[in-house]
Amino acid sequence: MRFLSTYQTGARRCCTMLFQKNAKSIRATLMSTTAAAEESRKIVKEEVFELDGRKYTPDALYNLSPGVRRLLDRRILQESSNPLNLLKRRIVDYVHQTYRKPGNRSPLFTICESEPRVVTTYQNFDSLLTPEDHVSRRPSDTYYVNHEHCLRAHTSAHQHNLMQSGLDAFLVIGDVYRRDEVDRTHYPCFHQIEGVRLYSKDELLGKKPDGKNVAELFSTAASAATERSPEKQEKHTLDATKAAEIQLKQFLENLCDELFGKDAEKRWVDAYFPFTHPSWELEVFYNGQWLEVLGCGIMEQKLLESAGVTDKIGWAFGIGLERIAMVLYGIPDIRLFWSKDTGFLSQFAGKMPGEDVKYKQISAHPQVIFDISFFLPSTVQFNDMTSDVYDTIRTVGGELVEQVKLTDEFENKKKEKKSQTYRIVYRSHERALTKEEVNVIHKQIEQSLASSFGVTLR
Ligand code: FA5
Ligand code: MG
Repeated sequence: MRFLSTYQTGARRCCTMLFQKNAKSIRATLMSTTAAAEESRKIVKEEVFELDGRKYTPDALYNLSPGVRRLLDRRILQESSNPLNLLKRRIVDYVHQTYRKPGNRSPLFTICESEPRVVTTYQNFDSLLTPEDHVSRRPSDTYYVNHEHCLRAHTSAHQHNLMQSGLDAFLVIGDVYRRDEVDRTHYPCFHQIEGVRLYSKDELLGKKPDGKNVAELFSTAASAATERSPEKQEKHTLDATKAAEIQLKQFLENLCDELFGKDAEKRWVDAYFPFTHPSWELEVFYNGQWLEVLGCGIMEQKLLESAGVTDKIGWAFGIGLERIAMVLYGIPDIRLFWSKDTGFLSQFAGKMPGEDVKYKQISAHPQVIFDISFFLPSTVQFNDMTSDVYDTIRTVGGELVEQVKLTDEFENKKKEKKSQTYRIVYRSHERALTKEEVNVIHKQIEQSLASSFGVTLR
């Protein structure tokens, strides 16, 4: 949540609110002419709101716009050709390979991907020690279903329950929803990976040969530092805080190196969250500016205690997946993740999580789609034909061809006939193509295939 920015950008928020007032009066005058369009944007409150197999009763606080309802229905993180899915798999694979349980037999971190997206206000705010009057609780910032339930605004909403259920190391992955600003890097629905790791005294601080620990996790009245300071919480020793900070920053820096390479510029910035202290944000330099990609910190001991954990201390982080994917794949605008344009999705389909993919700007003009089907000469194998077809289409169609896909292939053994169908997506970067002009090029491709490779068009 904007736990840092909400405190720092009072001026901007005031401006935004003023601007919204203005916008409202303008809208009022437009109302009569655009009544139909407005109708489709109206908040529709049903008797029962159902999501992820659970039912809720909306009340006066309900503020889910039709736009956000549509976002809830599309699970882009589960779509295998979405870059966010590719990135998620890459991070999970890396964490599973790198962090193992003692004996190396199984992964250390449990992956939690199917937590319900409607959470209680206790989960989203109170369990995380968010102050009663904190701006993030306002209906202008959060999507409420009713007074007790909202759409999770961050994956941190699941920390308390998962620790309570006994997990010491876990990743929570999912879509989160905020009534946030709208620009190239902010969107009302985005995706986070939460990481939590709890340590016992032995795990964090090790043991001396005599079996004793070099330091303690918790400060006692006997040891002097039982006050909260910028460096640590009242209950923690400075040693334990520093040890956990090193573990946390190492985890995140290694992950960043794995994703962006060791040369990428990054920096730590002090931050504030109600549920961690001390806290930091990590920024990566991209497109001429510093981009905040994650927030993290040493977990508030009170949060652990309320979840029944009394003898451990821990760290937590929350990564914004879109921000990382934008840097990693060179995606310039957050809205592109929601594109259904095959010109976008085809660039990520079938890729392996570790593969280097750089996004190539797609054209804003419409696609024109044509299929080509033919029988192969009897002596030619399917595979050989495919590369020749791709080459020919590129040569004849040039820059107007955006994608080519083999969509069907079959062999009629009796008649000794092999057939293939390809789908060609034409699109220009400069202008909208007409069907007629594309048809001319398409015919040339067909002729070229027939004369050069002896295929029989169907
Ligand atoms: C949080 O959400 C905290 N829950 C993170 C955290 C977890 C801190 C655990 C400490 C311990 P924040 O609001 O800064 O913090 O969001 C985390 C990341 O999500 C940001 O760094 C950014 O990468 C991404 N993010 C935030 N808002 C948006 C948005 N509207 N659109 C896209 N990405 C966003
Ligand atoms: Mg932040």
